[in-house]
Amino acid sequence: MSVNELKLSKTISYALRHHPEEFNLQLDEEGWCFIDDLLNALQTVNQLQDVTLSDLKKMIAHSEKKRFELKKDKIRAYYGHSFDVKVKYNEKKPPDFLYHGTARRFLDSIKRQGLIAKQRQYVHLSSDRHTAYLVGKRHDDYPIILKINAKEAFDDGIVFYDANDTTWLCEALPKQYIDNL
Ligand code: HQG
Repeated sequence: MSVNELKLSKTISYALRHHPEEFNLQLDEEGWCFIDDLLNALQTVNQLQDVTLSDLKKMIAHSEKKRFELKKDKIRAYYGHSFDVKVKYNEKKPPDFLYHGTARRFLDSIKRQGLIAKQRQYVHLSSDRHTAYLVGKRHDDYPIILKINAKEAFDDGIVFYDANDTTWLCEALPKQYIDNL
């Protein structure tokens, strides 16, 4: 039977980014754990009991975003962690504009504080409006797309990292760089 790749991706994201202890997983300081341990842990998860290494590799290959990294017998989430993890990202000059999709209910607070990482390690920004819309849609049926003046922020010394084709990270984004607030 074919594997439910969405469920697999979401379950592993949850385990490797947020709650490894719920799966009895030990992550090292760079966020890696043994693939065998992860596959064992999945045996207790409905619909994922029989997932193999080959299923895991297929899911990663089919994914539209680079969320996971494999190295020899280990795996880690590449970004999105809510705990402290040492992942080395490339510092990079961003495009002139980036986007951030968010919920209407967060706007007042963003107007006061700018964008903050909240429970994650970084603020996540998107390279295009459509991706930002999809990110925002996770929080609100009618998300707001903020336009970020990334060039100006970069020129003022804010450090940006590119996590994958569509995802950029920064520690925090002060409100003056949000174009349409
Ligand atoms: C909001 C997914 C109040 C922020 C996506 C967001 C992304 C504030 C929410 C990745 C705020 C945090 C991350 C402030 C920011 N006051 N609210 N000052 N500053 N917020 O889920 O960016 O597909 O932690 O706007 O694609 O939504 O799973 O972050 O709405 O790349 O790989 O606080 O997760 O990645 O929500 O999404 P999240 P996010 P995957």
